[in-house]
Amino acid sequence: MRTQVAIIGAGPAGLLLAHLLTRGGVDSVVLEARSQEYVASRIRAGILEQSSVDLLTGVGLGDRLRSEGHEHRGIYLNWPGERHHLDFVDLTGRTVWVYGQTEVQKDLVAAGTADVRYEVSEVALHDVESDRPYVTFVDREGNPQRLDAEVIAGCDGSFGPSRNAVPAETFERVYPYSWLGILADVAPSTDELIYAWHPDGFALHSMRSPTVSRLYLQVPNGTDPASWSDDRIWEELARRLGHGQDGWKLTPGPITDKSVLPMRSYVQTPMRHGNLFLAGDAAHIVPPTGAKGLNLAIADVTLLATALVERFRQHSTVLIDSYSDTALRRVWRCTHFSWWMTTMLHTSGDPFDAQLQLSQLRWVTSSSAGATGLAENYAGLPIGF
Ligand code: RFL
Ligand code: PHB
Repeated sequence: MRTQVAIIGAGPAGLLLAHLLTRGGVDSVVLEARSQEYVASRIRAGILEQSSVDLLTGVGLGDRLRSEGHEHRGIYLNWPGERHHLDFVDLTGRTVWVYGQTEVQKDLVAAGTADVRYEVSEVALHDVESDRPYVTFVDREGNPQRLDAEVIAGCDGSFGPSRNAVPAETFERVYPYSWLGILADVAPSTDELIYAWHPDGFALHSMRSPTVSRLYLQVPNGTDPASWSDDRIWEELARRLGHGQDGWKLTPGPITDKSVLPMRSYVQTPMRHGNLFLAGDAAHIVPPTGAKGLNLAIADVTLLATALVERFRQHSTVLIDSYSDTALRRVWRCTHFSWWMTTMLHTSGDPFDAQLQLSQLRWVTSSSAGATGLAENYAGLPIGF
């Protein structure tokens, strides 16, 4: 089998890259370890930045997003006794959208622009430094296969084989806490997301639709989700999110999913080795506090697709040669922002840290310079920043 770009991984990065390449007249084949149903139902990110929405809309993927997604002007920051709204529109002229990663994934599949081979195994990359790299794998029927390409795009997340094929410098921070996340069949108790600092730990009230809420609690690493009963989760969320404060109430409902998410920051540089290019979680991981993971994946593949179309159609390597450096500027900005949001909002048990966090929250909510800095990063810098 032969193609121009072999893409490993059919998450949002891999499928969007295939979509953009098809639109640019470049052929690709996507190899995915899991089934189409499994990939489409993984519950993950929920917030799209303005630039992600603009990009998806501009490439024919915005119809359902604009009819079923929900545009938010900003977020609330809460700590005991205080709730403040940051209005991103007033501060930066930009908004964010609530639209689940599962929905983005469905829209990409429905577009039908990617040639995806699902349920492949033993994916291995070969000769990535040469002009004739190739990938070997075993197809769903159990037959060994070889995919010859001119370029390989590693979009296989943090556990795939691509990142190990790049001799790289790695930067990592593991946080001493995790998130217990729930999905619940209940209308959100808030119009926009609430990020809450609390001496007993961070909490977040997010949502997926007018009838489905998504909420998170800071828990110790290694927590077993089964050790948290539904009642205990709702009680803790209510306390940390400020139930009763100025008459606000958290309405509980049936929990349909419960999981624990460890948190880390990770960056691998460079994002290229020969004719292998990394994009999305294959190259970097951010803790979810800044809602950046999915948006960074979208930004990476937007740059990479433009560069690959230029390489194949105009036979110029200018953009492809600058891809890693250009992508890493945004990666490091989002890595800093996600680390900053995480360390401002999660409690460590140290009273000195707690006072610094509260001071920073007061500054961010009372100074227009502080508020604008948060808003600019949260609502997202333009792609190409
Ligand atoms: P993905 O979505 O992980 O997709 C990678 C794809 O590669 C496939 N794969 C392989 N295919 C072939 N051969 C192999 N050997 C392979 N190994 C792996 C995988 O099956 C998968 O389909 O990466 P991508 O496309 O870069 O997209 C990035 C986003 O998914 C990610 O940044 C966010 O979802 C991060 N994230 C969250 N971000 C948020 O902003 N809010 C969240 O609530 C949130 N929850 C999450 C998350 C990431 C999670 N992971 C990766 C563990 C929850 C989880 C569980
Ligand atoms: C989510 O809705 O899953 C979500 C929203 C904002 C975050 C993280 C996760 O910062």
